[in-house]
Amino acid sequence: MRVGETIFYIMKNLGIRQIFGNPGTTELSFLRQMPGDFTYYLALHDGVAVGMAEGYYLATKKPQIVNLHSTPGLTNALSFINEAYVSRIPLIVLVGQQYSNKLVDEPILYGDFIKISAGVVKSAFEIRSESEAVKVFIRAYKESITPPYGPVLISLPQDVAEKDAGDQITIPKHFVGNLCDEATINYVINEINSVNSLAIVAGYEIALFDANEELRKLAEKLNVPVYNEPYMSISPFDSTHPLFKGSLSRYHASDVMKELEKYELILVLGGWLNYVVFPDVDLAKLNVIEVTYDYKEATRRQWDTIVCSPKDFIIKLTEKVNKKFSFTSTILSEREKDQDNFLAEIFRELNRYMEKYVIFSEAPTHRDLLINNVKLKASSFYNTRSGLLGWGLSAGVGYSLYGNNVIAIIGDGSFNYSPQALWSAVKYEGKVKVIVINNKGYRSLAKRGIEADWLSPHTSPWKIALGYGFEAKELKDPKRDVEWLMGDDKRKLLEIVL
Ligand SMILES: Cc1ncc(C[n+]2csc(CCOP(=O)(O)OP(=O)(O)O)c2C)c(N)n1
Repeated sequence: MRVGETIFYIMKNLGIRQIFGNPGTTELSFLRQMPGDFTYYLALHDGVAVGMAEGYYLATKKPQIVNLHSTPGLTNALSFINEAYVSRIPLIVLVGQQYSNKLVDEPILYGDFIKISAGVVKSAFEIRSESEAVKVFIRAYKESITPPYGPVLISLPQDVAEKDAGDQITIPKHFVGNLCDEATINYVINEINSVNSLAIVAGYEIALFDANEELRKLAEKLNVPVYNEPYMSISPFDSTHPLFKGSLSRYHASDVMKELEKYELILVLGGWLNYVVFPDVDLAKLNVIEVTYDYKEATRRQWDTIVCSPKDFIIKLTEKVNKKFSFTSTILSEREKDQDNFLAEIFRELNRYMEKYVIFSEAPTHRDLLINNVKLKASSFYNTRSGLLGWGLSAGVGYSLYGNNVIAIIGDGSFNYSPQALWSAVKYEGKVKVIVINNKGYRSLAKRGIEADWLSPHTSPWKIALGYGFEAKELKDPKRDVEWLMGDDKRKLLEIVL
């Protein structure tokens, strides 16, 4: 088998039958070898291809492959690869390289991909000869799925893709442990038993490692409030649950401090407490125990940290802990009292449909209004973790390609970073609804004291959508138009101009 065929063979054995990309000359020798039962998902922007692969991962929990076009494609996609790096999404980023014997001449398209990608991938390798192909691919795969998960880059010279890699391919299994040991659980139980108040802060790892139900049981057994981590990228907890206390502020650490200093102990489970835009105070003053699968996150923190599977930790703690705190919960209707405006009503209207849908959100000004008014189940809300605009629509489309129903709720500014994703949704029949909230520019920036023309780009996203073959219109009658959007299974975009 040739190197390309070998790579597809390994992918198939690992259960991967699709590839995301935007090709160029340097990838064609590899892509010519793609078997007929693979799907190539074309994106009209290299970053969107990566974003779609990330969304597909979130839907399937299986690592995904992206194929990028040498230096132009890779550099175009770096911000999305960084998103995967920050949000711990396992990807193999396969980049077409110039002929292996001409790299020294640096022809057009050539690049030092290992240098270019440094800082946004876990590791990067170049397949220098056919004999390395299998080893490199297996190594990249293993690295991507060893916690903390993340993207790994492979550079594949276009001539090497066509060389004979032999027929002896063995694909090893890779098991990763990280169960939590008893002494650690006992330590935490002692700490819990010595305090009078406790709060849980839950993060994205709860969803990544399917621990939503286990978290609910622990919270109920302890009877303690549960907060979303400040920069919530995946909803970890049902927002209608009486123990749910809402999201911590993603802006000021001082607001996080104000909320959490009421508690004698804070248990951070699979999330990042100090991941805020303005780190104005040091949260290390709080009494925190943090549990994470991610040793890198743990080593940065100045409080107690435990590196093991958060799911295993939660299960074992729930079994052994015997304390019930006195905490009076708040029901949802009380929390949403002061949210009466036009947009809040539209968001609440969506509740009729949320059984079937997940939300990909990227509307900075309206994020909190959305979270406070839509009843979010665990793992039903997704948002960029790195702060990258353009991710929500791309990842939402990728998530829908696995057959899921998605509502993307996107600001007009954010929409313009990746409208091309709509083309892929149409082409591959993703079940996507889009709501664009058009406040005529970058409101979340302008409201911080700069009312400048360059923060107010006016565009008409619904007209752009039409150009990609996506049914779209501007909202005129709130009730009727939300019904138009949500009342059937068709792909549609509704633009709400404020
Ligand atoms: C790739 C990228 N470029 C720039 C920014 C900075 N940024 C943050 S919010 C924002 C404005 C987004 O506009 P819109 O989606 O309409 O939301 P609004 O601010 O109006 O709520 C910008 C440009 C970013 N987060 N990501």
